[in-house]
Amino acid sequence: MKINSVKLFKTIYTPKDIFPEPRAGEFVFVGRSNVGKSTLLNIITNQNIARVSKKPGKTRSINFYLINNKFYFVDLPGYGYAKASAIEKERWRRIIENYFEVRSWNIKLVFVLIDGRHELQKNDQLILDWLKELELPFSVILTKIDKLKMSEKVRMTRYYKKLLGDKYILIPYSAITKEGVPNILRLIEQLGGE
Ligand SMILES: Nc1nc2c(ncn2[C@@H]2O[C@H](COP(=O)(O)OP(=O)(O)O)[C@@H](O)[C@H]2O)c(=O)[nH]1
Ligand SMILES: [Mg+2]
Repeated sequence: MKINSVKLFKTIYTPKDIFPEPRAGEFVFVGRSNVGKSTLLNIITNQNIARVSKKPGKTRSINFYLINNKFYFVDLPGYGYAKASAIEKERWRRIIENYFEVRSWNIKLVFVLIDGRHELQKNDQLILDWLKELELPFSVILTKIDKLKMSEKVRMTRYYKKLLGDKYILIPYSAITKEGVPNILRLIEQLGGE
């Protein structure tokens, strides 16, 4: 798949904001703050569309990027920032839950980004539970895999494969080595993002 054009098409701030017209479906990116979501979006679009920050928890909106004038990449707000207040956490939960409930019919695939250095955290579990409950197709991207020694990489990959079962694809990925990037692009292409 080649991404020829990327446009920030619509930003959603509250559950009252209207989602954009469906077009040819959408691919969703979700994960904890600092997991590497912006970096990944920049790599696969080959553009600096999403801000890469060392300070987590900056994005509080849902961004719809129109790709090739055909389908969307949806960038959901990062979660699990330790210093976020209870109100902020609740706000995050409502924004994301509302999005999945209202919009699931137009979703082709959800990419759940999880830091490959750590075992599953509570908020990741919450997302996986929602997605299963809504019967949404998802794949897990294990990020920052370059930071692991080979033996740790094997162990974490096994751990996540076992946790996910056969139904869901697991993609070990690194922004540094670009491992996993072709697999991600191929999945998008196979599901009709052209
Ligand atoms: N080593 C390594 N660092 C990464 C990788 N992906 C992202 N980072 C770094 O992790 C930090 C957070 O990345 P960012 O994309 O802003 O995360 P976001 O909060 O999920 O959007 C930045 O300093 C990135 O350079 C990766 O695959 N490997
Ligand atoms: Mg980000």
